[in-house]
Amino acid sequence: MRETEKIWMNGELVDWGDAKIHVGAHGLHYGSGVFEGIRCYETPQGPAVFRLTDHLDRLHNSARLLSMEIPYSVDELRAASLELVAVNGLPECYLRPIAFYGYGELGVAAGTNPVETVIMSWPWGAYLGEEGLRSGIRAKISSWQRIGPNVIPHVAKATGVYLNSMLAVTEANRAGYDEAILLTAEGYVADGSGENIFVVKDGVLYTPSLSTSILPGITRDTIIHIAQDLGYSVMQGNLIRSDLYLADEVFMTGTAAEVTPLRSIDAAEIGVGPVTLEIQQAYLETVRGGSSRGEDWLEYAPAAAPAEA
Ligand code: PPE
Repeated sequence: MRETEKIWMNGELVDWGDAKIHVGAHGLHYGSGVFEGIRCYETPQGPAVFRLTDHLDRLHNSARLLSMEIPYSVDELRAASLELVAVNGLPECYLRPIAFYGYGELGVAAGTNPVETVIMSWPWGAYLGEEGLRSGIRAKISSWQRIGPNVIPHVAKATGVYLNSMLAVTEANRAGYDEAILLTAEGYVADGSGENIFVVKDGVLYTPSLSTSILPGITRDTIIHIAQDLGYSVMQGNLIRSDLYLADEVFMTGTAAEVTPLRSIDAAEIGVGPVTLEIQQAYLETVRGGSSRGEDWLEYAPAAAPAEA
């Protein structure tokens, strides 16, 4: 990870190396945190954070599902994120807000532990590689099931949930694949370890519905808008693994992964197709302010302060 100058921590900008917590922090022991992944892109009008408010709303919703009170409002976190982008002076970066139960009592119930709130930002290139964006990646259906709605609320982007993703992606990588696809206990397609999934069949797009143990992806929502704008129908419902194997095209979406084609799933060769590439291009134009579509999704950072003489 490439270090940047400052990290926003509980209301203050601290030096990267000073953003530390105690080893007794509750979040470390029990995975009791919520987080976000957000991208800031360079646009003709300067750096813009894509759908920042939507991400911060999701952060607050994730916290509510854990009965955690984040001591900063969405507006305050929005201002903090934009300030951090400006002080670190990067035209493009990834932003990682995280709120977790900190040091206090140790025990599973987190009632009295303070909530620590942090925002990091650093440059993060193509999540599944530049080559993956162009030529597609190879995915494997995981032997690990996606956590169900009565296991941990999958709607919450909670830190502990990611053990499920970690197991799946580790298994896939060890078997020589780039990414994992998780199915629900009922056998429906859920999502990747860090991405939502779309299938293209006979010119129509299909994606698992929000009740299928998926994270309600903001990129997923963006892609539904863009695809409809381009004239495609998008159906949300239950998909099974054979829908993946028989698809004309399959792609994954996520803040980090953007729009990444899947060139194969298990032994099924799928290949990278024109619909995926059209949607990928439209997405990358939209996030970089190159399209009139979704202009209010771009939230601009203030100009960086001039360096002191
Ligand atoms: N499903 C999962 C499980 C998921 O983690 C993400 C985001 C998505 C779907 C797509 O959500 P959205 O970013 O709102 O479109 N995964 C984050 C990366 C996790 C990681 O640290 O690695 C991300 O894309 O930022």
